Amino acid sequence: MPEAQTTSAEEREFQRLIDADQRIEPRDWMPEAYRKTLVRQISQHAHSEIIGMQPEGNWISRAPSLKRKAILMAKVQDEAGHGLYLYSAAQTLGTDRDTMFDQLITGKARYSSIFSYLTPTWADMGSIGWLVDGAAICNQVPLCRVSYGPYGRAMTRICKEESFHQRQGFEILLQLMRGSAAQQRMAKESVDRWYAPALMMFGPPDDESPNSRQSMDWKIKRFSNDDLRQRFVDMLVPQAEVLGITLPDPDLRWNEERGHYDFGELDWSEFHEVLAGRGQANSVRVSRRRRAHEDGAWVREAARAYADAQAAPERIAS
Ligand code: FAQ
Repeated sequence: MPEAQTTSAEEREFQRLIDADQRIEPRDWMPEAYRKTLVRQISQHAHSEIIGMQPEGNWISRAPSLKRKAILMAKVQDEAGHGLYLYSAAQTLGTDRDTMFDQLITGKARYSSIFSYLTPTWADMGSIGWLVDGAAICNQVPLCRVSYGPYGRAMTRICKEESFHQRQGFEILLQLMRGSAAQQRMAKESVDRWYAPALMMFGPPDDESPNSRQSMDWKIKRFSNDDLRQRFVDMLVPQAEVLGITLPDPDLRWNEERGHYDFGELDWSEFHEVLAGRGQANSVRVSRRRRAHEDGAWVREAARAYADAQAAPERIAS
C-alpha cells in the first residue's frame, strides 16, 4: 500500500518557500497557526509603537529647547507612523484595524513591557532613545528578513528611522554627561532605571519562551531572545564607556573565552508583574489611549463622510 500522504501540495509549497528563504505573500496559502502567530506578533508590535508614544509625548511641552522639542515631536510622530505601517501589515492577514484597536483600548492586547515605566526626568528621553530604541533596533533589524513579505517591508522602513532615534537619545545623554554635576546625576540615575527593563524587552529567557522555537522554524524570528539580549549588551558596553556611564550590573564583565560580555541575572518577577498589568503605568497608558480614541471619533466620522462624498458626489449634493 502506498504510504499515507501527510502533507498537502499547499503545505509543501509553503515549506519550500520557507526553506528557500523566499517570502510568503498575503495571497499565498499559509498554515492557520503561522497566520495567527504573525497577527499576534505584528499587532503587539503595532500597539507598542502607539502606546510607546506616551512616555515621550509626556515631555514634548517641557523639552528644554526649541531644537529638542522639534526633534522629540518628529520622533513621536515617527512612532505613530510605525504603528500604522504595522497595522496595515497585520490587516493583510485578515484582521481588521478596528478589532486590533478594540483589543488595545479594552486592555486585552499586549504591548511591550517597557512602555509601562514612567518618565519622570528629561534624561529619560535620552535613556529611551539610547536603550529602548537601541534594543528595538537589535530586535528589529533581523525582522527585516522575516518570512512574511508585508511585515519585512514595513520593518525595513521602520529600522531606518529607529537608528536616528537611537542616536538622538545617545546625544541627549552625552550632552547631559558633559554638563553640570546635577545633569550628570540625572543621566546616570535614568540609565540605572532603564537598563534592566530594556534588557527584558527581548522577552523571557529561551527556556521559558513558548513561542520562539516555532517562530524560528518559520523564519519569523531569526534569533532567540537570549541571543539578541547578548548582542544588545555587547553593543551597549563600549557606548556606555563613551558616555562615561557605568551600567548598573556588578556582574558585567568581558568573557575572553566566549567573546561576549557576561551579565547578571535579571529580575524576571518584575517582568511578569508588568505583563500581568501591575507595572508603574499600565492602567494610565491604556486609559489615555482609550480617551484619545474616543476624542478622535469626529475625525473618523469626517473622513468617512468625505470618502462617501468622493464615491457618490451627486447623492451628497442633492
Ligand atoms: N513585553 O514566547 P515569547 C518599539 C510576551 S520596540 C510584553 O518569547 P515571542 C520601538 C510574548 O508576547 C517594542 N510582552 O514570545 C519604540 C508572549 O506572550 P503571548 C516592540 C512580552 O513573541 C521605541 C510571552 O511573553 N517590539 O516599540 C515581551 O516569541 C521607543 C512569551 O514570550 C516588538 O514587538 C515584552 N517585552 O517573542 C517605540 C518586536 N516579551 O503573545 C516607541 C516584535 C515577551 O504568547 C518608543 N516582537 N512577551 O501572550 C518580537 O520580536 C517578539 O514578539 C518578542 C517576544 C521578542 C517581543
